[in-house]
Amino acid sequence: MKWKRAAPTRWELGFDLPRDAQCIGLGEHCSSRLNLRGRSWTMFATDDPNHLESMDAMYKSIPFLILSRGRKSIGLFLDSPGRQKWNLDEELCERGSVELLSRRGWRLFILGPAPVPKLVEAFSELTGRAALPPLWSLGHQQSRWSYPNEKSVMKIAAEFRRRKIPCDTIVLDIDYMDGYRVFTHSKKHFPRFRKMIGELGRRNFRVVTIVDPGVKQDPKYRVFEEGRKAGHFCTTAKGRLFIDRVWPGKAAFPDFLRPEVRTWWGEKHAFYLQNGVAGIWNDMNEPAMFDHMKVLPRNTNQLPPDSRQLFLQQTAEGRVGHFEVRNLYGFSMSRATHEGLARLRPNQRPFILTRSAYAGIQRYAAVWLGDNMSWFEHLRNSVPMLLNMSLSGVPFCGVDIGGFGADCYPELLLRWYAAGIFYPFFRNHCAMGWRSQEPWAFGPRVERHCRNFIETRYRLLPYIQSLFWEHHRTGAPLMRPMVWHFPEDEIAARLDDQFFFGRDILVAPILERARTQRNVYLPRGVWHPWSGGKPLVGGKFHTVEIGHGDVPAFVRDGAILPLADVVQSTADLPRAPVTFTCFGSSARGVYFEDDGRSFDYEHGQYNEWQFAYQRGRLTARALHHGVERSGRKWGLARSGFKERVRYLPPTIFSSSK
Ligand code: MIG
Repeated sequence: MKWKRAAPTRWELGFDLPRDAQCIGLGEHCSSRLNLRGRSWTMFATDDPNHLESMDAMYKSIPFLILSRGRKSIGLFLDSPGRQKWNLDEELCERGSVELLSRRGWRLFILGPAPVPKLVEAFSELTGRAALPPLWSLGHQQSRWSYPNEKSVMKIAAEFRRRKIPCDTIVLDIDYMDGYRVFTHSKKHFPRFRKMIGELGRRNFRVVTIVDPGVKQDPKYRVFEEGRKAGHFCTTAKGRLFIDRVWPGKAAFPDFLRPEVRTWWGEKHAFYLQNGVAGIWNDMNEPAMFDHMKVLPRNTNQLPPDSRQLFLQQTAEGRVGHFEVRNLYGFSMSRATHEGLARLRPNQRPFILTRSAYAGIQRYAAVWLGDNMSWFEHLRNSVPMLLNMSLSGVPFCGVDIGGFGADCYPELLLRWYAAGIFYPFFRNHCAMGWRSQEPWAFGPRVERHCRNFIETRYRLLPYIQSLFWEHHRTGAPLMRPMVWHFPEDEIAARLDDQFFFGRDILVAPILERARTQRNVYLPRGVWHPWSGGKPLVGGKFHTVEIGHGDVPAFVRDGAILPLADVVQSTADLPRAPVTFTCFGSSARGVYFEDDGRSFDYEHGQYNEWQFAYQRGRLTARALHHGVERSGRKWGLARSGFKERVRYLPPTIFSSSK
């Protein structure tokens, strides 16, 4: 590793990139491949809605790259919130380099050599891990820009219950506000805001509201006046309030780098909590601005003077130009929100979703990858992009199911749900002006399949909770590339259209239109198709049929999956029977349970069980026993399959309430 200060505001770092090293991780980049090698990638928070192959900077910046080479992989973490451009051997000469635009210092962490899981473990020790999310946030979330009024929201909620399609959350996009003023609601379109949320609550729906950073410049608006008087907004080098246009028109932008601003912003969320809102969605926090869609030309290789960096921000070392720290804006906003909710609602797990982020965001928020389109291409991209996000320390991630822009259509929605039930963050969202894409939008046949997929997600929730628990302890993400579990398998290492969801489920979705078959590489071992049928022997490719209603997954022989009975919302999950499903003649599995709401698990209030299945018997051993079990009975299992390739009808051991 070599570095130099090439100009007063430019650092250059260079490193060898051995021919056999794949470049994975590095946060968020628009790519149909997991391996980011052969291109350069800019990290500078940008709201670019054109997710095309030629795009570069996106919303998030996570400068952690893994040079993946089996057991001898290396991790590089260049800690600086300035603009970074990583050239991953664009010139094909086995060299990588980073150009960092900053006057300030930076830190480089080199991890390894070690297998990929070890690197992610170490990186997540440096930058932090996600706490357990509230259970409700792992259920199905339905969103739309925008459900325009109370009536439409109540209608959507009623449809879910009437059609028995599980759902936990309705998301309110910007139109719930009064003229796009954050911390308000529209008296015209949502006159009974609190009542409405209460009514939804009685039907087991939670409400998430969007909160953007831009505060409308309006002397009659309390939040603006408060912020202005207290000096909480960013100011120009000349000391004037910085104003740009966003949804509310002219707006000011809080300087979230300052602790007192974060405290103020956090406290403002009392408005939402008093109205019964359960979680907060931070959007536009790059920050996106209508008058400055692109804030720095791509080919600039020096920072402009502070006076031409839009505004200044306060750091521990004094005021600096915004561009020096831009990549921390969204991170700090979500931090303020998270800390605010944690203070206002002690011992309740906050749920925050953010678009912009920096390394370590997992401590404060889940992420989605912004404005994708209703294209199969973007369904395809979601797999490598979410895997790279996962490797970058962020386990709780997803993309808009059905696609955000453009009209979704039946086949795309089906295939997107089939893959999406394995996104840790599971939300259907659609932009203004495009065709509705709720699970029932395309008629009864599509609805039936979507219901089946969403039900499968709900059945998987105990497994998903166990995976978040695993992340909390080891940093392991839920979505894992093939190399995670098979570091020695060179074929597996090259695949990015299939992935592991936890250790025991291999997901191989259909990612193209007009296909009902695909090739799946099953690594060594025996694999049980989710939709039944003969177990398949691994170590080779299989051509498999995946019908429109099939869950595109394979379970590892030797696994025990805890699967819940279907519920319509996670509010009913604690009472739902769990069936421990054993795959193979001898199997193991773990099961984690706690209240799904509080931080009491940090004080030992949880149970963790290890299950073993052998010679027809299931045994459970408590690895940790911290709470009394409430109501639910289990301890019983079903053996799906036995012996290598021989298919046997399932043996039901029992499963009851
Ligand atoms: O300029 O709030 O990515 O999910 O629906 C668009 C409206 C602003 C962008 C987000 C999208 C959201 C939309 N927002």
